[in-house]
Amino acid sequence: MAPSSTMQRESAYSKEAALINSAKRELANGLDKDPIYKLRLQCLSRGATGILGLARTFRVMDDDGSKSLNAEEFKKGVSDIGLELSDSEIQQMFSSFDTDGSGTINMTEFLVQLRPPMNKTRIALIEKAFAKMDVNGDGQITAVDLKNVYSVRDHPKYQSGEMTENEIFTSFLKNFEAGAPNPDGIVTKEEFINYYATISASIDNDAYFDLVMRHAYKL
Ligand SMILES: [Ca+2]
Ligand SMILES: [Ca+2]
Ligand SMILES: [Ca+2]
Repeated sequence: MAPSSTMQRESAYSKEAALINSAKRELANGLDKDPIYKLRLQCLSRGATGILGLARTFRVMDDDGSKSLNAEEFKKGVSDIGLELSDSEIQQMFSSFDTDGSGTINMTEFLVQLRPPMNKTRIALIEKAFAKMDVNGDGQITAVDLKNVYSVRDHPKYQSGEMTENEIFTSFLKNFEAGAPNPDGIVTKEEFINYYATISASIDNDAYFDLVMRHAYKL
């Protein structure tokens, strides 16, 4: 039942070193890149390739553990990462991260900006998979959506009585919340897209990404 097959994971890991190297090369070459692009490359070149790595970067930057970054934490974090930017560049970058204008950057806002970029075709495919998983159409994937679609009868922990159907679904859904401070088994569309951004980054070929998604979700 898990769409993230072992095959996809292995391919993600084997591509990681290549991704780090190409980020380093790009950093060495380009001086005129946009600051967010540079920050993404800088994170990549330090090995924070996946959403989990970026989430770790966020937590390191969050000095007071408030689960959000204020302007000061952001400024310090960006310079700790090794990016030299002017105050106005930092300010500009802070505003583009802070999409809801709250004056702080939360984890989702951070990941949306820094996740590996995807073309429209890939995003459309991921949204299609999300819509299929969100059976009751309430905009999030929960155990309720999975109930009539997947069977847990063959799950060893269900058979042994160790886990209920609900627990199995919830622990499965937590995989998609990589980086969320308190994974709760409720998967939002943004979380789902973030999750697939990592897998997408490890697959160069659009046709292959298409195949992987269609196969996993029977689209
Ligand atoms: Ca903070
Ligand atoms: Ca905000
Ligand atoms: Ca739902």
